Amino acid sequence: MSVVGIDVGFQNCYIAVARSGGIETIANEYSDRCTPACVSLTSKNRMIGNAAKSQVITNFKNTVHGFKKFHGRAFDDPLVQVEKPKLPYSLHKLPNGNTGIKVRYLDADKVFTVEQITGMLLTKLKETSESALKKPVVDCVISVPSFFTDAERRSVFDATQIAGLNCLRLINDTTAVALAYGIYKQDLPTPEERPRNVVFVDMGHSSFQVSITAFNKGKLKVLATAFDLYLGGRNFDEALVDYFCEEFKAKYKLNVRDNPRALLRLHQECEKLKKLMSANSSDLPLNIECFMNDIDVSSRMNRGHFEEMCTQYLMRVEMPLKSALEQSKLSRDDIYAVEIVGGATRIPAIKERIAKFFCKDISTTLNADEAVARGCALQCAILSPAFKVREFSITDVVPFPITLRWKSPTEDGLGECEVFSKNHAAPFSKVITFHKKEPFDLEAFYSSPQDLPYPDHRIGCFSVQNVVAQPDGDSSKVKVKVRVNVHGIFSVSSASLIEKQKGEGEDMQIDSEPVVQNEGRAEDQTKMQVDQEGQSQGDQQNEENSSSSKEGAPGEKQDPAAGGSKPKVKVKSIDLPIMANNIRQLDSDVLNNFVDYERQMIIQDKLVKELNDAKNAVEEYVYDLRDKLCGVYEKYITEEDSNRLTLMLEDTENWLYEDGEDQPKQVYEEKLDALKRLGQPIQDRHREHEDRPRAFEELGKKL
Ligand code: ATP
Ligand code: K
Ligand code: MG
Repeated sequence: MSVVGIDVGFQNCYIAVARSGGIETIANEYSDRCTPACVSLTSKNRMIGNAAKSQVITNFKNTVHGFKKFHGRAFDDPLVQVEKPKLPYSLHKLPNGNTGIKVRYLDADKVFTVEQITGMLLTKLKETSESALKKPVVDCVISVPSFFTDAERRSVFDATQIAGLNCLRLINDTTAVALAYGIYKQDLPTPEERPRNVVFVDMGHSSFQVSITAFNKGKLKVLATAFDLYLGGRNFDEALVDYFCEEFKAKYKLNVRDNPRALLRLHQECEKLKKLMSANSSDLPLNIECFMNDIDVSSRMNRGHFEEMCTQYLMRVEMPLKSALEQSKLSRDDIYAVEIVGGATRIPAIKERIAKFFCKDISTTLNADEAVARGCALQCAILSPAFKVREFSITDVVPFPITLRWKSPTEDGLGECEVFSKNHAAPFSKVITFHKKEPFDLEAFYSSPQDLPYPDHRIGCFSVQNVVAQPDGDSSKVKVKVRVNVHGIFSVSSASLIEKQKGEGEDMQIDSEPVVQNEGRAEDQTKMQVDQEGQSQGDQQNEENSSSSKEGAPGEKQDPAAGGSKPKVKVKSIDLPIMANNIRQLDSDVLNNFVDYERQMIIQDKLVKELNDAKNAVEEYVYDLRDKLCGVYEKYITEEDSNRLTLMLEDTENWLYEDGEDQPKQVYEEKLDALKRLGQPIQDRHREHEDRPRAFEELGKKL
């Protein structure tokens, strides 16, 4: 079984794997540990990663990048509408309202969902890991931003399935970093001691994330997270692009924004310039040859000027830091270290702002690019039974509070209850007890839409089915389990009806007084208790028990199953089916179609690759043999034969650029065989001659 962690960034992806020696970040076929989050579609195949990135300008309409934020988003989502005009490729509204990506593929117009595009990227990353590990890769852990909502997480999860991966966990970026930081630390405080609190800051290309995490020996607990959804390295590139567009308009009368290719080139050059400015405070040149209308452009920029231009972005660094610190209820003195990762934290002005806010030097002990992937691999190793790794418990947080609302067809009045508060421990399950005579619906939504980085606060509707009254006409006790799972995804995961037994029931009658139900007050209708399943951390349970009893109405009776002092009564429970509606996740038949289509595309890519390999083999043989004919093979062939063969090689070379440009694989294979029939005897004669003296030498030594 493989142990793989993948950081799927907005711009850059990294893969880390666990091997017996430890966690290792692996390189792709370009010897590059970074694989660009880029997919290029062509009339023959797909190019993914580095190969796609080299098509960004030449095949700009069909080269997809910057799509990570479209996960789980409707086409009409304001975020999508803001991104749309900036993209060189087209977006398209799908029949279900989701965001589609429109490209030409295999000479036809094609609309892919974002799950499919990320699926393609993951296919590539899977292949890269497979060739490094030399075995199939299925199990993995994948990172997502901590601020991703249910819909976004479900969408990423669907993408992993399209790629044929078994995602053991979607882990938050900053939590993965925390794990990479903590697991090797030998000097963490014992569980009884005050924890070590560390701030993790990750600024990538598209967003800014902060977490504050408490460490004790063998465990980490996220205390708070905060973010700026719209602050990342790309803002700094765009500031430069804006500036040079204006300048080139004035200086060269060029309308760069009207020319997608030129604009893309300017973007690339500005990003390079930005990176140079991180290391240099002096004046730096920007030169682009043949930029537009055959005009060479040039200009200059320095760090001071750049920072001035970016004040509006630099000002925004503080807010999430402040928010995280406030939520954690810690003071600056309680912070042991501030660790930064993510490419954009290399901008000196950003580092300064972070250091200034915490009144502390920042630490860069982690690999800024690879820490997320390493953390993912570590989590995968912990979850995988096939790998032995130090025990380390991870408690994350629920980033946005979640509320349940319920109603029954015949009851008037709604009931409502916040089931997960902000920064509640996650993953986590709770059991809520209802008293009902008929099936009922539970609507889940995020309680504070104003803080939600997503336009729709609804999570989904869960119908608890087959609920019936007790034979004596009383309400039945229905236990419903709600859960934020290991991926940070919410669900009503199970429900059961508890049959009333003779001799029991007093507290049920109190609970089910009709007047209470009509009022629909959460405290009266529900009691929450911590579910015993799915929890490994004892202290977490205790904390939860105490807080849930505070939530209950005064004088409320404890549920017998909650472990109160009442004698336990034998109860019979019946599992109830739950129907989930309006969940933002692909339907299973749609998902299956996507899985099949991804497989077809993989086969298509493989065929194209084999064809190209066959063609390249002919070309290589031609060049190799021609070189050798005037070199090492010269003595082993008559001049006449050599001339004839050279002519034939020339013909083949020409053929490759003309009729032979686009032939079936078999034609290239036959061509190569024909050439080899002529080349092989010469090669054999040469080898024989080379080997002979060596054989004599060997013989001489022996004698
Ligand atoms: P996200 O986390 O938003 O999904 P990502 O993980 O793909 O994005 P990273 O790889 O962490 O992003 O960072 C990429 C960003 O960092 C780019 O904007 C890149 O230009 C920037 N960057 C990389 N090196 C430097 C540098 N030396 N100076 C300034 N910026 C840099
Ligand atoms: K990354
Ligand atoms: Mg990132």
